[in-house]
Amino acid sequence: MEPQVNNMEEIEYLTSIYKNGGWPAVASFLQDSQKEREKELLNIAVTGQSGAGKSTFINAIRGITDNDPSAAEVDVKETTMKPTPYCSDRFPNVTFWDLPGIGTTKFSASTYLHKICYQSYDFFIIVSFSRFSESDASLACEIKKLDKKFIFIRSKIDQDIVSYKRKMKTEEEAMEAVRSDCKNNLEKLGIAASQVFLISFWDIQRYEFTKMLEAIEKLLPVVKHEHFLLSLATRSKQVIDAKTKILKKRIVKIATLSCLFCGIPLPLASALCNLEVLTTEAKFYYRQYGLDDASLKALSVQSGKCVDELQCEITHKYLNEQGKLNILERLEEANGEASFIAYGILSFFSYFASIPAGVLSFKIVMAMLERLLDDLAADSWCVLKKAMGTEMQ
Ligand SMILES: Nc1nc2c(ncn2[C@@H]2O[C@H](COP(=O)(O)OP(=O)(O)OP(=O)(O)O)[C@@H](O)[C@H]2O)c(=O)[nH]1
Ligand SMILES: [Mg+2]
Repeated sequence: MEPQVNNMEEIEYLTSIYKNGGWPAVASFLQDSQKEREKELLNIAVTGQSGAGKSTFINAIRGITDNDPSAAEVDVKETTMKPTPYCSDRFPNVTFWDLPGIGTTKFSASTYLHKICYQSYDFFIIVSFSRFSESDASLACEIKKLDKKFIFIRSKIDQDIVSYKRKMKTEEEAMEAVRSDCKNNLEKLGIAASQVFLISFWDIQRYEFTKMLEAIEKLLPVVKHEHFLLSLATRSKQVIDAKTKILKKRIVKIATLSCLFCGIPLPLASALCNLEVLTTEAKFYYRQYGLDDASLKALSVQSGKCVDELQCEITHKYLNEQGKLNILERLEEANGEASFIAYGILSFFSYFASIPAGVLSFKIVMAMLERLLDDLAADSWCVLKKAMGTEMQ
């Protein structure tokens, strides 16, 4: 389903600012709100027993393989000895903290949480594997006592499914058995079983990964949740759609910014003089959708498909060979479509009748960015299907 975004509220809000303070007020509001957003940091603690797959999870969610030079170290023996930060390559405000395994420390869950400075994290992801253990239980209890938010991931569900298949049982039966083990144990501690998600870090987009994303949405304030989604590698249709929804919310601000400081009386020139703003934005979208060179390379390593094969799936060419937005072509297309935009922006712009050039360029830039997002989202999905093969259909 297409993500629906209503930008009317944003437009109305900017209108009220304009009415009170004119363009300077709009400009300073946009700059301040951008700065506020940039200040919002999200720190996610990944904890649980040694060997549960914490480091593997961080690599999977960043879209890199375990042998990537920037990967968290993964091994069958005890590996992570001190809290180690992994900043998202897509969105630097988000940091995943790889914490040492709890089961092997000599500390109680409470001492462990104080030693890792539990206050510095926005929420905890407790990773558990195999049978539900005492250390899983005490960790969950202590985190709850400290009034911190958390979810539970039961990892390596692929292994349970294989074991059940050996007993002629189905995937659903394996999932049900694991779920009920976690549920019984958590309910004894007064923790809702709806906070448990069965996932394989070797195949991150399958099983209950999407359900986990929905749960995280409920735990975080809106801006932090948006940061979280923008930090993820695009490895599922749900992530692509969620990103499109967030990025569409930025369009009004970017279009306003791109037209704001241009006093040039020709609409086309007005948009052109902001080529830098628009190119930077377009490059950000490429990275977000995993269509930039580094992301394609990482996906190629993960999938075994060569980069050229993946690149062939990108049918929309928005950036030219110099890495600049192909603005003339795009504006021509967008201009044709601008009149069909259903945002009701015409009423908003009746306030700016004295600057028709700015009005027109705003409408064109909005249409162009919207089209660009839809096209890149479609390309991103085609690339992912090509990389992952039939399992992504
Ligand atoms: N089959 C399967 N194996 C996994 C999964 N996640 C991790 N593993 C394997 O489990 C082993 C331990 O993974 P790590 O990510 O190093 O575990 P950890 O929790 O970081 O361990 P410590 O750093 O010692 O605390 C590695 O051999 C991983 O390849 C999974 O979802 N499925
Ligand atoms: Mg580790």
